[in-house]
Amino acid sequence: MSLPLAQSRLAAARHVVVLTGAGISAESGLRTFRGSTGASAEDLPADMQTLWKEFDPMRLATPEAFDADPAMVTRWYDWRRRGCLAAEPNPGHAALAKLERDLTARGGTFTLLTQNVDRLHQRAGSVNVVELHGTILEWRCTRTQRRFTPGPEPMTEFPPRSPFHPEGLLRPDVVWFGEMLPEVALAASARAVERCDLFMSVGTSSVVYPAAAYVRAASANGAFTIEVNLEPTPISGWVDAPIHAKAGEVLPRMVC
Ligand code: BV8
Repeated sequence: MSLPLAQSRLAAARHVVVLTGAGISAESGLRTFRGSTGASAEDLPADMQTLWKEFDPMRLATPEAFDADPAMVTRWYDWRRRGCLAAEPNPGHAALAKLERDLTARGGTFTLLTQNVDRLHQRAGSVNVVELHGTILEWRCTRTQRRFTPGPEPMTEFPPRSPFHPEGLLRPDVVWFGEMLPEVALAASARAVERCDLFMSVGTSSVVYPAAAYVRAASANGAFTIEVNLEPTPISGWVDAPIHAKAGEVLPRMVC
């Protein structure tokens, strides 16, 4: 029932905002933070099965964890970083890039708000991407805040020393729990949510704020709301079109 409705509303929309979370990258082989991915752990490469079980992202994605054990946290992030570089965008990422092209071609606007740090949206061709939680592919000096792009090879020292300051370390340029989101990202999100006539939430458990609040704000402004997620979330009960399926399977059918 929801899919035909979502398809017709997408075709008629003029200002679309899509919020994505870890679930849209699950079919690219990247682990989510919570919930199931529809894949069994055995599908993962051996090192991902072991390392992931040892590390709790909710505990590690914090400034406190980095201050307490920068070597362990940067080792985990370097391992995740290389996983992101090795992953490929999937049909879900490609469908959102096509949606952006189609909307722009008909004079509409498209804004992709992503909580993901893997840059698979950009590699799939999405252009207007707002990285709410930064990116794991860039790192920055803890003293000067200057950015540094590590190469594809594994880092060799943990924690990595900064090339910009004798006492600086390099940390991933992501937003940890307890840290403010980038001002530019917050401002771009507010503008897009204010203006949109359709808001689609894809592959997110809708529990991390302030990103999880955007769908409610869009709805309050009169936008039609769609959720594409493998399993129910706190927003499934009230969005206009809840669709519980794999993003990589259903998004291409929605934007054909
Ligand atoms: C902040 C980067 C000011 C690092 C991450 C109210 C207002 C403001 C803040 C708060 C608030 N209440 C609490 C807070 C604090 C906190 C917060 O929200 N805590 C939660 C846990 C309650 N927020 C913050 O700290 C934010 N900072 O607001 O600063 C402030 C600070 C303190 C107090 C007040 C104000 C910063 C949040 C950003 C944290 N950084 N990541 C890194 O990546 O390592 S968050 C992390 O979770 C990732 O970015 C991830 O993307 C994000 C959200 O998770 P999801 O993307 O939703 O992923 P998840 O695994 O949870 O779900 C995946 C879903 O996909 C599942 O439902 C699954 O079923 C589905 N799925 C799986 N496979 C598929 C699929 N769906 C479709 N297809 C598939 N194939």
